[in-house]
Amino acid sequence: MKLNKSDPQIAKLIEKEKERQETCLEMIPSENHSSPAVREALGSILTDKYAEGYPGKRYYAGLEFYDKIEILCQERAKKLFGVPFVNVQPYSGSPANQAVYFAVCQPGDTIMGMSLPHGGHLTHGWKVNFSAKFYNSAQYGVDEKSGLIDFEKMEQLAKEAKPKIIFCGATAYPRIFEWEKFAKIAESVGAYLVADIAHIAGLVVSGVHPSPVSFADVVTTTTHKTLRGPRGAMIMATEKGLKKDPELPQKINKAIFPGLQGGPHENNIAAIAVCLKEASSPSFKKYGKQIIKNSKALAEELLVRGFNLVTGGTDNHLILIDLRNKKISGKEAQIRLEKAGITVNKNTIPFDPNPPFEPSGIRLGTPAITTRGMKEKEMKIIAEWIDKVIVDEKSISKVRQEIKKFCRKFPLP
Ligand code: DSN
Repeated sequence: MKLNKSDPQIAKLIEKEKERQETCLEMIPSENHSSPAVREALGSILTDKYAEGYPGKRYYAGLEFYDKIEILCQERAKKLFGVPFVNVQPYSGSPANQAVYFAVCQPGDTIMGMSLPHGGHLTHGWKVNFSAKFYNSAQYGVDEKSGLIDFEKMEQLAKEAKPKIIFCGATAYPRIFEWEKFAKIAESVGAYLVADIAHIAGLVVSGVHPSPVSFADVVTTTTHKTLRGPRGAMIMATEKGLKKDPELPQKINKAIFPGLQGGPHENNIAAIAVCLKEASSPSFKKYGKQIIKNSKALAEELLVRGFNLVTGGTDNHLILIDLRNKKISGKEAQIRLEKAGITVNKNTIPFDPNPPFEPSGIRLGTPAITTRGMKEKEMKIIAEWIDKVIVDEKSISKVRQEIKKFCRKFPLP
């Protein structure tokens, strides 16, 4: 039976959310609009079975086709990223990172990552997360003046702390990651280097951000951000990582199952396989390039309107605005923009004098609006709307009407 007959309440809410997405600009940089093909695989009968274990070595029967799907997903990931090993079973980014710690560390070991308020992720050792509760976490950050990663301080900290593992990659860092600098520091202290490319995986495979594969030992990523797949994650081991530790694949596999997870979500894995095929196409390369062009165009237009951008601009898909000169909090800006139909995150800025729930900044990005076909010309219009709404609350309803009309020209995939 169709959903609208069997459960009209849920069907209606999904329809409402579709309408919201169609008439709003999704500018949270970790979000995107997946393709109908990805969603078809995700909503398929593959959701019905358990498949604990790995292809060829399962604890459940009836998995002939599940095995083929998971192997295909692995092969596509290995080819696309240029790695010899991948595990495609993590439910999402946090369990993927957790599995990496499980694979190579013991509770109480020292680990190192970028602090959350400086743009890192919770799982990179932030104090309220398992990564700081079960491990001894040393946190590096950015330079207060430039907003760029302070490698000098980071190196000093690594030498003192001697971490077993160093995480690099971030959720709110608008610049290129200089992988070789991280690698040099990790090598100097004998740490595993893990590049978490969740935000930028789609940029890496489209060649608009350097790949960490020759520098890191392990690479983790989610699959639903710039990569434009379903929610999910992957853990990859590189040639370099295998040279350092030939047991890495077994350690990672064991950490995911049975260490951390039970049955993998094979409908998700099939949808990841579909997204990896899409991400291998020439049109995806064009998409990645356009994300950056849009981001840079939007940053320029915001700068012209007196916005203060952390690091002064962007090299990737996201922009972090310090709103203090606009006399509005990140929270209030998020609320106003949402009312107008622009969805962004309130976000802490490095060295934020304000608390995380009332931070001084907003984080916004271009992956989803680029998927809808918007280009540099549209970024100018969007910057104007952002400016209007932030400067004058009374402009919200007019901007809302304009955005609704504008969105009709850019249908969801
Ligand atoms: N929650 C993600 C983000 O929004 O950046 C990070 O995992």
